[in-house]
Formats: sequence, structure tokens, C-alpha cells
Amino acid sequence: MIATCLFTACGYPSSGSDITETAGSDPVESVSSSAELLTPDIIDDNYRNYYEIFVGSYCDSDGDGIGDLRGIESKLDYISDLGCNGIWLTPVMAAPSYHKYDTTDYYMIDPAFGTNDDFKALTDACHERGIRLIIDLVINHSSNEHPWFKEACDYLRTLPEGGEPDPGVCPTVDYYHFSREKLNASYSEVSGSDWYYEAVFYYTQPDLNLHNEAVVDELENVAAYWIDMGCDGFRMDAAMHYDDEVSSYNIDFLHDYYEYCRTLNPDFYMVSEVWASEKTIADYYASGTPSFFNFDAADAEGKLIRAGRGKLAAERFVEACADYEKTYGAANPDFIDAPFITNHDMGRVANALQSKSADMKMTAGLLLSMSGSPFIYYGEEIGMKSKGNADENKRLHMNWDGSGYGDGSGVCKDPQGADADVEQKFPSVAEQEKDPASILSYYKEALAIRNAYPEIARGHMEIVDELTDGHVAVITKTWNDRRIAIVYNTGEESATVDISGEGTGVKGMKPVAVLCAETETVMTQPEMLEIPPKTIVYLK
Ligand SMILES: [Ca+2]
Ligand SMILES: [Ca+2]
Repeated sequence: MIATCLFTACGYPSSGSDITETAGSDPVESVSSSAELLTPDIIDDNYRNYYEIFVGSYCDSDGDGIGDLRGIESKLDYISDLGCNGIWLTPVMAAPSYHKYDTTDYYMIDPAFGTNDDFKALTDACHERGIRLIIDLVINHSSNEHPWFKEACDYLRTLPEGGEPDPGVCPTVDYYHFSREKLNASYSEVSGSDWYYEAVFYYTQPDLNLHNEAVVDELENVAAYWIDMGCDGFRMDAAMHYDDEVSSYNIDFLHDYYEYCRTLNPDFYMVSEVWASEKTIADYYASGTPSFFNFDAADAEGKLIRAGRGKLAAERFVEACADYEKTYGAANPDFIDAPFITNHDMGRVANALQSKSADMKMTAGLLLSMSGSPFIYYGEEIGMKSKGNADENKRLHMNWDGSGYGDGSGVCKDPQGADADVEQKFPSVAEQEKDPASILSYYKEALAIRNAYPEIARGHMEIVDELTDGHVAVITKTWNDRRIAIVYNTGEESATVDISGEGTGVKGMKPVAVLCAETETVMTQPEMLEIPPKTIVYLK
């Protein structure tokens, strides 16, 4: 058993509701249980448990081996049962690449993924289940096959030598950054002309000129279209590259674009990718947009994985969390942190942690105890592996039932270019669902706890200094009239935590939920917790 919630009294009758009454009788309680015993208390706001889906690798509905929107719709019950109530789809708009971060049509679902009607059906099905759906919006650049770009290049090729382009004749020539000079290494040549264009990521992804009001108007129309289709938010791709020189421009752009979206849907959500330090992200929170991905906590050397493997003490981890609240909150009091372990651009957590399941669970437990809206990358919940640095290997097919592509079970092909020999250590969803000790079961329990206690996501955090030392840390979170304490033991040894001190602020609180990476139970005596290694205890 992996232990969550509800404690069963051993050796004396108890409702399990009041440890302090038994003081003096030397009782010992073992805290354990299961996720089903927790009562969800879902608040319908923009604090969500998000699930990132790399669309082409997730679930295939029509047997062509490519994940699609109908496939995702068929997995909504799985996502909901997992405990997520938000989904981020990587780009779904028509694009030549497999990853779709290079659209040729901002208004059309890529035919490999389905139709615009499929998208509408998906948003409706999400909303029926209380799930909000956000989509990747890639506006730093389009495809070099986008009609805007092709038209502009065709026009430039018609210019006489030395002739200046006239946006009055060809407006799209101002939609990108064209230059006669190769201004820097990110400029590529317009074939058949003496012109160059800016393409920061790749030559197939020309950077749009977001300083051009006409482009901004186009992009507002794009937002209006998808909001009308039921989209609940945007994940803003590459937001720090809108203008690579002037970050204040990007911040202003995000502000204005978000406010525009909110005129169409007051609950509209936005989370932006600014792959940068905590300080830079704090600068971007001045945009007033609700969320930025927390890159400080993410990736192999980020605080989550380092704490999960014991390389960063729990004490340091909770200090970092308190710092996020302080730093980001100073820039935007309404911020919603967006922590995550990895995403589609990173090696998977299983690789960083050598597939040690206890460390992987610990890392997940830390993530799902953090404030804000955590993002789970599909496959993390079953401990999937990636391989090396090739992006395709970070986006391998979701392992639904251990079968391969083509037997009608929804399993996708891997992206073209992925290695064929990546063996998964941990079994499929179907297998892990049967195993209460699986990584998947751990995720479900951690999310069930989070859904039962909304103050975990929303509460103001304080560290209980006198109980926090090394691998043991105790914090409280307070939201409205609700308060919860979280006790971490990220170490390899059991720890005893004495909560009887008046000054701790947690005296009298009792365990309501436990997440153990390995050991089954937490033993408690009155105001004295015996916490196994790699364990999180929640107290009320
Ligand atoms: Ca398909
Ligand atoms: Ca740019």
C-alpha cells in the first residue's frame, strides 16, 4: 500500500480524529489509506492541475499511427481520473513539421490531428468534465511556408536591384524582419534574392514582426477565433524571443494580448514560456499575465529533481518555494506559479534519476505539493524514459498497454527520427493501474490530496523554521480560512518530527494524508511523527 490519508488506529479505538486526547496512553497510530477516501474540493478557477500532451504521440483514433484530437477525447476519463483538470496541447494548427511549431494556417487544425469540428468537440467534452483546455500559441514565428511569408518573399524577388520594398504594395513584407544585410547569425537568405530574414530558431521558422500593428491585429483575430472555439487559454511559446533585444516590449505585448483575450473571456488563462532565470521570469510577471513556467524548478538540474534525489536538502527546497512566492508575488500579486519537472524540450525525469522509482515519486510529490498550477508532461506519470538529446526521443509514444502501433489500441508511432530501441523500464498504463505501488498510483494519490485541499495550490506559504533542518522541512499554507501543514522528509533515513512546541504553529494538527515513496506507513504518537524516508505528510 502506498499510503495516503485517513488513519487507522492501532491498539485503541479511535475515530482517528483527535490524537491529543490520547496523550499519556502512549498510542501509536499508523497512517495509511487510499486516494478514493479523499473528497475532492474543486475550485473552479485558474489554479489547475495541468497535463501537457504532445499531440502526435499521445493517442491515435484512426490507425494512421499519429496521435489526434479524437484520440485525446477518448482519454479524457483517464486524465480526469488521474486528477488533472487542465490540459495543454502542443500546437495543433496546420504545419509541415511533426511538432507543429511552424504553422502555415493559424485557423486550421492540422489534418493529421483532425478537423476544426474535432477541436470543438474536444473542448465541449473537456468542459463537460470540468477540464480546461489550453493550446500552444506560436506567434514568435510562422512557417516559411505560411502564405504571408511566401507572398513577401515573392514580392522581394520582383524588386529591381537596390529597390526598396513598399508595404503599401505588399503589406506582408512588413510582417517579418527582412534585411539586405545578414544582421546576425539568426538571419537566413531569401532564396533567389539579395535579401535576408530573421529566423531565431530555424530557417523554416521566420520571426514575425510583432511591432507591426497589422500583425498584432491578425493575431488578435487568431485569439478570438480559438476562444470562440472553446479554448480556455494559451501557452505562449518563446515569449522572450518576440523581440530578442527589448524584453520590455515582450512584457508589454503579453500584457496587451492577455487583456484583449480577457475582453472575450474574463476567465481566460495564459502561461508563457520564458526559459530563463527566476529573476528574469519575475520581470515578466510585471506583465500582469497570470503564469510563467517555473524553469528554476525544472529539468535535470532544477530544484525539483535535485531535491527528489536528495542532492538539494528539503530545507533549501522550501526556501526556494518561499522565494518564488515572494519574488513573483512582488511583481504580480495575482500570479499563479507554473512549476513542472520536465516538458517536451527536456530529457525525461526517468533519465535524470536513473529510473529510481523512489526518487521519481519523491520528485512528483514535491511538484504536486507546490503552490500554483503544476504541469505534468504526459508519460511522467508512468515513468517513461527519453533518450539522449534528440527532441524526437523526448516525445515517444505514450505507453498505453504495452502494445505497439497498429493494433487499434490507440498507441501511436514514435515521431519520425526517434530511436527505435528505447526500452521502457516501467510498465504501461494498463499494468500500472493494477498496481497500488506503481508510479501512476502515486501520482493519483498526490493529485487526490491536492484536489482535496485547495489551499495546497492557493495558500500563502510559511516555513516552520524550528522544525526545518536538512532533509526535513515543515511548511504551512493558508488560504482564506483554510490551513494545511506539509512535512517533508526527502532524506534516506526515517525522521522524527516533534510538533508539540507551542511556537511551531502546527501543534495540535493531525495527519490527514501521507505520500510515501517506499515505506507503507507513517507512525504517529501524540504530536510526534515518525516519518519514513522520501515521504510527505499533510497535517490539518
Ligand atoms: Ca491518427
Ligand atoms: Ca522574434
